[in-house]
Amino acid sequence: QKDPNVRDDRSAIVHLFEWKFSDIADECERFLAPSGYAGVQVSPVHENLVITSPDRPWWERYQLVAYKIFSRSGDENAFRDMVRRCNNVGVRIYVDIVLNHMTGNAADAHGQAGDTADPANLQYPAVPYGPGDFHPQCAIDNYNDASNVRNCELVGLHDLDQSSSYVRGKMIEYLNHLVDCGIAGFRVDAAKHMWPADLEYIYGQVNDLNTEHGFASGTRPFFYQEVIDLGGEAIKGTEYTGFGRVTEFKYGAELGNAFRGNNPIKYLVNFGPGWGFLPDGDAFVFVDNHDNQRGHGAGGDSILTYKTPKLYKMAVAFMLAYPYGYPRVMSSFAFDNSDQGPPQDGNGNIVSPSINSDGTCGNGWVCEHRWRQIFNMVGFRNVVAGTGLNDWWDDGNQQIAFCRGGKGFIAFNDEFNTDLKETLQTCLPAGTYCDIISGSKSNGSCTGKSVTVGSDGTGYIEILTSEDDGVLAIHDDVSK
Ligand code: LAG
Ligand code: CA
Repeated sequence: QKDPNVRDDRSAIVHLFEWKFSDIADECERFLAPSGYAGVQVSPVHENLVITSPDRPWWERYQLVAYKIFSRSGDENAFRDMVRRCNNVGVRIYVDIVLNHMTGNAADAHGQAGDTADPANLQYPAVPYGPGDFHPQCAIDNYNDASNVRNCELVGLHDLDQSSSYVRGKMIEYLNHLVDCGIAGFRVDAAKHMWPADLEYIYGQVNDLNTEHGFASGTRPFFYQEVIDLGGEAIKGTEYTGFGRVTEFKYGAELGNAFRGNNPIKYLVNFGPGWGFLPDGDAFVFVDNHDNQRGHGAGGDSILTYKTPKLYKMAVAFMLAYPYGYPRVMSSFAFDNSDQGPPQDGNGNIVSPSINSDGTCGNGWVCEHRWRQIFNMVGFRNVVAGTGLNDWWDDGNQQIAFCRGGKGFIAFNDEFNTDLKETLQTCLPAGTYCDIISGSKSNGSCTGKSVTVGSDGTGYIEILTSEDDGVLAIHDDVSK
């Protein structure tokens, strides 16, 4: 289904890429719940192939040896403990599931839990799967041919046959195991490479969510499916929207293009279906993901990441302020090459993020979700939930502003040389508001810029090009 099953007062999830389960549990309690995050996407939890050349790349997590919950993020006990602790503070867990394939060829193939496989002979005894459970081997080489894309191997990954009742049964068993643990939904990896009818069948056999974890009885799991559809290919995202949301890859590509200055941001006024994107209720949106932040997947050079922080924060603020799709915030580890895995110690164990006194992360973790400009905008989205977009203003080019009902106001200055100095309609009741981008309200005083709104709803807004951030946002929560 398309509903993320989140708490009513929360409205955005975060991908804690490659985090350990015990660290995620801590993060739910100490940061995500207090900041208003609705949920966490975790990296694949199954037993994956251990890859040592290159040394433990992040993408080993996308090669399966078994459906056991056992990875460098933790074992089943750690997973169950995390789900319970996060649910207890109202933060939902979504699991990245890989149903399309098992591993590529590898010598001495073994998984994180010690299970072995013989990929060249399509033998995966820990499931077990054998040659009859896979499609006949061929390479994906023609994106104009849906059968080639769905029945052949994606970058040499052995392609499972989801039309087989035995294969479906194993997948359904795995998904039900995760549901039993208390999760709220699934990110479906490589959905484009599977037949929509097979996925619809599998989803339909998954149990309702576990009521012991606070879900109302009869609640269906949330499915958001990774389908890269930038247009011009045989397979369309809309083939999958009958039974779940679909990742809208045009969103991050176009947003990056606009904030990089290649397309005036004034055109973002109808960002969504007006741009040829999926309908609001079908779309799952993000500025970058674990693939395209490092040149994998789709979107190319226009994608913004933590490496270009000023523009990145503007794009994320836009995503969280603008009413379209269900948003996911990316949280990364720092990398300089596209294979590099998460921070690890000499024994290959993932190192936990350290938390600095200013709330940011260390030990190689970027933790974009802890950047003030980002988590304060998660709070903004929660405050303005249920309102529409009104009082759009632009300068005809790279400066825009808009209101969300009478609850929130945001302005962007994406000009390189022109300051924004305007008296604009904020739609807020008269009063003095604290800009949540340049600072926060703490102990009754504002650490950033303040905006005074008059009885006519207007206020003087200033965003200088010399400032650290090109955004200003105010909202009508209790503290102003
Ligand atoms: C996805 N979406 O459809 C994931 O978001 C993406 O991260 C996965 O690819 C892909 N599907 C398969 O689950 C990643 C890397 C690939 C990597 C693959 C398997 O982007 O580069 O392939 O995971 O680990 C790697 C090598 C290939 C090799 C293959 C098989 O890079 O050169 O052919 O493994 O051995
Ligand atoms: Ca396939």
